[in-house]
Amino acid sequence: MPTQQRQQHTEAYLHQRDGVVPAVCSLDCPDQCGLLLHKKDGKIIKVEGDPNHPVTQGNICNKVRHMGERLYDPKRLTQPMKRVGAKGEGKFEPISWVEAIDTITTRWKSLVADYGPESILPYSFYGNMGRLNAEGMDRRFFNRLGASQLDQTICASAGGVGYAYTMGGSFGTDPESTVDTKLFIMWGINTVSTNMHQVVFAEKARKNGAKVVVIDVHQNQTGRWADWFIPILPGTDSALALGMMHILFAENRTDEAFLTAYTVGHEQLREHVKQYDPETVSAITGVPVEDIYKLTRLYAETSPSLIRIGNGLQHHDNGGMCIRTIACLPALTGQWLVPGGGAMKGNSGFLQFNTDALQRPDARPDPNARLINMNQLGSALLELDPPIRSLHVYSCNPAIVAPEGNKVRSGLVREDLFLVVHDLFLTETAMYADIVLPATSSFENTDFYTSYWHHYVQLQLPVMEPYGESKSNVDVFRLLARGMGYEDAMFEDSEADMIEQALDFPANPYLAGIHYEQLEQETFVKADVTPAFIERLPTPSGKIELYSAAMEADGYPPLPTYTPLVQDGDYPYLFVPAPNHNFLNSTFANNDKHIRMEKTPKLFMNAADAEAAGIASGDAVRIWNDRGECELTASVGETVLRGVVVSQGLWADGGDAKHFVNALTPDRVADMGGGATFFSGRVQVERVASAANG
Ligand SMILES: Nc1nc2c(c(=O)[nH]1)N[C@H]1C(S)=C(S)[C@@H](COP(=O)(O)OP(=O)(O)OC[C@H]3O[C@@H](n4cnc5c(=O)[nH]c(N)nc54)[C@H](O)[C@@H]3O)O[C@H]1N2
Ligand SMILES: Nc1nc2c(c(=O)[nH]1)N[C@H]1C(S)=C(S)[C@@H](COP(=O)(O)OP(=O)(O)OC[C@H]3O[C@@H](n4cnc5c(=O)[nH]c(N)nc54)[C@H](O)[C@@H]3O)O[C@H]1N2
Ligand code: SF4
Ligand SMILES: [Mo]
Repeated sequence: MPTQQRQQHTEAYLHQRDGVVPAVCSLDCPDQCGLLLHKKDGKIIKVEGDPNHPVTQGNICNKVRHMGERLYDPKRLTQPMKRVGAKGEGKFEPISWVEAIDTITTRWKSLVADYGPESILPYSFYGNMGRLNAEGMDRRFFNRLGASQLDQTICASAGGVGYAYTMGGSFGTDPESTVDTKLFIMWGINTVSTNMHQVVFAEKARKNGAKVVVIDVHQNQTGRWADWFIPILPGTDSALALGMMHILFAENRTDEAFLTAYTVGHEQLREHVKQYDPETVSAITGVPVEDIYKLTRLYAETSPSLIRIGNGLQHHDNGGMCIRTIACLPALTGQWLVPGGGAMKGNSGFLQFNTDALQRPDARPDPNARLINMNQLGSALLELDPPIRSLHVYSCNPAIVAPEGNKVRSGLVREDLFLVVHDLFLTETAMYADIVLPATSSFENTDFYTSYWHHYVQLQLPVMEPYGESKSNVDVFRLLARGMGYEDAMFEDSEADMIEQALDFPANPYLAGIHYEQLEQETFVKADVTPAFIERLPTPSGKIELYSAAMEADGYPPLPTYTPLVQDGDYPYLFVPAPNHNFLNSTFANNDKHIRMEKTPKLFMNAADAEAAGIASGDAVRIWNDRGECELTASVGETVLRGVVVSQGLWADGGDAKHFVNALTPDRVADMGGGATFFSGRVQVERVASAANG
């Protein structure tokens, strides 16, 4: 892409009828690819990777290669609509934007007058990672309104808090340095499906002899790709990490100089891990004693070594402590000082921007407005007092993605709940709405992007006209602000203004100097990560906290510890309903091509368990617990250990909740950060129909 072309005005790509224009993938995926969109007669006809992007280098996943079909899907919403049938029936009638905004603001004004602004709750997540649309104008609006606040804990918060106790924040290895890594430990991450460019780097490293170890509860595509797959029982990973520490100290394989210079508490840790001998750890984890030794020695002897910490293992009751514990390992071997070594859970700390300027919490009348954990939406809608009387859902599909799904749906169908849903599609959540608003795709907006894996800030300028009458989140909140009669200048800021405000953040030295014009010219700009983050860790001590006084003050054990999962009823199997390869959470689950690529929603089961239950591959199986049930197709083999069943994908149901895995998941919160515990539920499994008779 010639620089000259990039320097043109914000709308140049929009008005360009033919040719190739730059874009950013807006999906909630660590890779945040640079894209090139091919336009013909004003329409996007092809999506490919931008070869100039330093990290993603022209490769993109199969999902987004087919993005064109989603953009122009005839099912896309084109007009605002109001409900005309019963709640949840899905009968709507088109209305104008004027009527839509008027209906919403009239209702909200009367709710505010009668019950106060906390009777209204926004519910959103990162369906579009663009910062202005995901957490910009919306925050300004709901802050100004004084609405109840949403604690956005559904994804990575338990692990984020746990990692921060050890490292101070989301700071880890630069993925670009991992071409030189010699040992990759993919720990509870389905990298092949969920972080494909880390696989590309690992493949390059493999050409120089690197080895890949995968530790997972399921031998999925990532486990099959590994040089060595280590199956482990769900929720026991911290015990394995502590067993590794036990051996590292016992065999004098630790880097004492590093421990002394860069950590606090290594002497206490040395004593503490004596209890985690390999026999004890093996009994907890299901990992054979000899494999614990082999893994630890491989880890001690190979440099650079990288632990890529996934999201999967923190979606458990003990997820925070688990990540806090694993994050201690690279300190024992001094790997943080080796380029390509260390660990990475998330890297968002490097690109932390000025959220106060972007979101304006100062506009909130009551800074202590109630905070509602998004993992407990069902209980919040059914039990909170004073009640939530209106919910505004955008960039999120809670009727599919939130735990205790049946409770969520009972809440959404409440006759007295005024529900607004803003999305590109009539999602399962939108089916319950009183007012449905059509959303633009990210390619129709201006926004900036900060990856949580690589170190680049990226800019998206609009490249296609809004589809039908659809509007961006930013524009909808501008309209709502006007409708409410708010005259604050912040609602008139342009997208470029907001990006400038967000990037102006001297408190983050890594972001220094990155500004809007530069992004307009260069599209992707790297944070200045030259000063080693290990030298300026934002922990209370400024060092890696193997012993954490902050944890002690917060009521946790100060040293890394194994805590078992909560006993979730008496059902025989632990159920891990993980994401799949061809959907992005529930996004794409409404697209025929993506459904065909996934074929059928499966339940992976150990052969010995299946035999005992009289279940064979291909059988339809019903899985259930006290919270609900769903039906999947059995896939029997050795990909999971006994006592564990795994499904993949959040299947959209279009009204038929047969494959609704979140009907079974608990809404208990994890040990830290109010995190989700999707993978700590127990279930029973039985055959409903054999493969032979369908
Ligand atoms: N194709 C695709 N890509 C995605 C997504 C998607 O839905 N599809 N979702 C995006 C989002 S929002 C996120 S947060 C990330 C998530 O992507 P990842 O970080 O990869 O996390 P998960 O896929 O949830 O889980 C990873 C693995 O953890 C395993 N696991 C579960 N419990 C345990 C355990 O106790 N111990 C161990 N060792 N392993 C365990 C699961 O079997 C799974 O293979 O991916 C993003 N990218
Ligand atoms: N069982 C189980 N459940 C899980 C998980 C799991 O592993 N297992 N993973 C959890 C995790 S990690 C996450 S992050 C959540 C994700 O859950 P969600 O954030 O709900 O993700 P999606 O299902 O992809 O839904 C995003 C929605 O946003 C819409 N959207 C996209 N762009 C825009 C926009 O610009 N404006 C508006 N208004 N809408 C837009 C999309 O059309 C889509 O309907 O799911 C969680 N649920
Ligand atoms: S979903 Fe992830 S891998 Fe696929 S194009 Fe988007 S950022 Fe890249
Ligand atoms: Mo997520």
